[in-house]
Amino acid sequence: MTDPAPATLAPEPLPPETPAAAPILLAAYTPYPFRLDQVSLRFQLDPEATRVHTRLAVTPLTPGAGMHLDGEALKLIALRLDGVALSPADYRLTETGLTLHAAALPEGPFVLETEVEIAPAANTALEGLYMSNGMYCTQCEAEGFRKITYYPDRPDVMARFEVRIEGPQPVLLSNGNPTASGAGWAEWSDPWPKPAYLFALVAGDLRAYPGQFTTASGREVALNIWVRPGDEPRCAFAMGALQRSMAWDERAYGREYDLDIFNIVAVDDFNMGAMENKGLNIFNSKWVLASADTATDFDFERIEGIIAHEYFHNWTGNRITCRDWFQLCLKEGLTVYRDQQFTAEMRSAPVKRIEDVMTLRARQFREDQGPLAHAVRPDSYVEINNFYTATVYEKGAEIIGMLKLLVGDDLYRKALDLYFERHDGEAATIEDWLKVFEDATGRDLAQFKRWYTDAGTPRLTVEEAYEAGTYSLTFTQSTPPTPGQTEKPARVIPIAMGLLSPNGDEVLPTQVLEMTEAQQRFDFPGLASRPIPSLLRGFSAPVVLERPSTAAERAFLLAHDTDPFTRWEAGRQLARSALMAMVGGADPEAEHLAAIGRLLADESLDPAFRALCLRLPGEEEIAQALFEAGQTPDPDAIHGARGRLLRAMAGAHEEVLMATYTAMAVPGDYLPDAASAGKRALRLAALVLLTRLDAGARAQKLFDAADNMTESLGALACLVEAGAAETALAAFKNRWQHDRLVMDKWFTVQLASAAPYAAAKRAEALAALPEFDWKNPNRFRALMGGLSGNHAGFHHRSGAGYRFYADWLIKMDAHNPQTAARMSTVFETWQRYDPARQALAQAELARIRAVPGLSRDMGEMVDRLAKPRA
Ligand code: B3K
Ligand code: ZN
Repeated sequence: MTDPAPATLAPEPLPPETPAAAPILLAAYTPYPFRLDQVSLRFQLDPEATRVHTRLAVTPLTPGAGMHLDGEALKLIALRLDGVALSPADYRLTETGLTLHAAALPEGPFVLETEVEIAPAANTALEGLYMSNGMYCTQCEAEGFRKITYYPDRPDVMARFEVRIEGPQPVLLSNGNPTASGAGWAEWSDPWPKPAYLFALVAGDLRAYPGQFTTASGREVALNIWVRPGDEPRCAFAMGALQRSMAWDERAYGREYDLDIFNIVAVDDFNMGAMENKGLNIFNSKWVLASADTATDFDFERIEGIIAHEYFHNWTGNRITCRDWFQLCLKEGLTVYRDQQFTAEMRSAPVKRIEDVMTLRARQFREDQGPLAHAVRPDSYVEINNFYTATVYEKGAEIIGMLKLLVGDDLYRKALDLYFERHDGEAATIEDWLKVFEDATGRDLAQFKRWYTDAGTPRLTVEEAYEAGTYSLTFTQSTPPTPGQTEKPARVIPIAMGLLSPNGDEVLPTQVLEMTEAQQRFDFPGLASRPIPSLLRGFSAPVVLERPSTAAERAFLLAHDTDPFTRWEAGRQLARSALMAMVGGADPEAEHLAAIGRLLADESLDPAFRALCLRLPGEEEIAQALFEAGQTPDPDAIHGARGRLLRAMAGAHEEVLMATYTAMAVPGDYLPDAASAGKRALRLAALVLLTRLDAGARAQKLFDAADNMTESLGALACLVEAGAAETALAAFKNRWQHDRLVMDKWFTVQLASAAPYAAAKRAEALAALPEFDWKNPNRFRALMGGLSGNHAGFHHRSGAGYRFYADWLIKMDAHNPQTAARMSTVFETWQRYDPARQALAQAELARIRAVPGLSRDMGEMVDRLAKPRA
């Protein structure tokens, strides 16, 4: 690590910056002028010098066009056209590719052969072909294939691949079906045309955890989860999740699997969660391996969801892919939506919806609020890897949910059937997607399309009136400007709502209002008394609803609303406004404390739901809400207020919390099912409060006795919060030091709850440990994420949090730009805070920007981050 720089407001003069790279524009799209009829690849594996032989059968589509092949960091060994070596006059070779001049190309079909050399062991960016623990693996999305061979590395070029792998590794895997193998080689053939980003290769000493699935039409599919020797016992849950996903996609969408084999490989060094390569999904081992003693309930739920997500891509992403990377939400939004539906069915639908909305607000609303705001379908980018964002994924999924709500379940299914029928084997666009819905439903979706093209979170304000038995709601929508977009015309907003009578009965069951104007009134006649509205049920649109309300009305909705989402939301708002007032010095809100008491005592409610209601909004959420309300959030004041409220809640309900804590103990062996997980969640939510009263005594007992990671880690987090964790942290480390995934949790937990003034110091101390293998993205994210998850610690007025982060982003960028750029989003909120903090954050951004040789990834991020709010 570099020496910490002094926290001066004006950065010192710096060396010349790396110039900003030119953006790619959606408007500049042109089709590729060649078709690839067949692709044959032959790999001769070697850590320092892997040879890749590529044979492309090509048909020209546009007379007179030259042929551009992308290629980066490749050593060109041979280049032949129809068997004849090309001369340097026939092509141009640059840092980014190979262009064959039109004059060198025949008019009709031809065969192009290349041979290149690459060095997987030196590939620290983990993109292309690289090595992890001695095993070869690939990551090609978005543009990694060009680091493997010269190729038109763009998603609209789809081709059939045949692959031959030669190497001494016992397991040699690629996409499609295995066709032949012998000692030291294996051949694979993928019958389905695919873009290069779905290519995958794995070679290593791996063990299979096998499974099997019979499709609805009777096709037998062999399933395997490939892991390092010794990890097989941790695969059972993921295998079950895969089988459930396959069955669900048949049932819910009529989609069957289409190969004889489906392989999943767990990899320790991976830039993201997982990747949907055709027939060969590659996973971060964190999202595959699970056992009761090493994985938490949250991990189990995520593993099931991610296995499903990658599997569902087989149809939404692979069989139908994206024309260009601007259309990324076409596959990601839809696939996230599908995995959310799946999890809702496998576990609890209300709980899943609430969790998804919390994630959306924490990540996507936050993104929309800052300098990185962009449309779900952006129209320009510098580095596409920077656009795998909450907006593309989570808001992309919300858009699908809104479409479904507007057209209804039956027409949604009809539109999806048409989508699969019409676009199978194609690279499609958002226009294609919307056209399918228009054709299937007869609706005009021109206005709806704004959800894809316009950035920003719409605000919805409401005015109410009640006169002569008619209640009316007048909604006004407006969307704040975002970078590059100042005008935001009105959107279609589906508002699901219901009405309750003052005695708690539902007088109007859920209906969906379709708002299309900037301001619109809806009347509800025939009511005997003024009703209490329940608005945005199920969170029917990703908007901020601003409706002034009283604590009493919120408590009423928390007690009586029939929609679980709005019910939870009422409780959340109650807690949020209580906290916001406390930041300004107010006392705890009596109405809120009383409502918590009623909720705790209500045993008719699902424990998971009660846990969600009991958990206070995080400090980051309060900062976001204060900024939204036009105030400057003070991290220390927020931290203090939250602590006081937790104590007040605990003090007011100690007895029932103790009873809940005891009652929610789950007897018998650990099972990761939703019901047991819900009980543990409630138990831990009670423990968080009780820890405020007993200084960690109960948490220590649980930590000592826990037989599962959920409770062990939950108790440890409480101990850290109480400042009483040193013994437990040492014991935890002692027990788990051999286990990478568990040790990641050890790094995170002690930072996430560390005292604000100590967080950055603690991070520095942890970063100095030999266990801090920073080149491993999981370990890097564990430490950095732990610090940034500590709101008051990261934003500490000393600037130590910002400085620590910037130091490490600079260091990581030189090694692995994708992971560094991803983590830089921690700075996206700097404009919320006071001028002194702003200056500190800006100075760090400027320091990063000035690093010579900064990656394109990080350069784009820092340029966008540094821009003042639109
Ligand atoms: N499609 C991949 C993400 C690729 C990210 C590239 N930077 C995983 C997924 O969304 O399923
Ligand atoms: Zn995806």
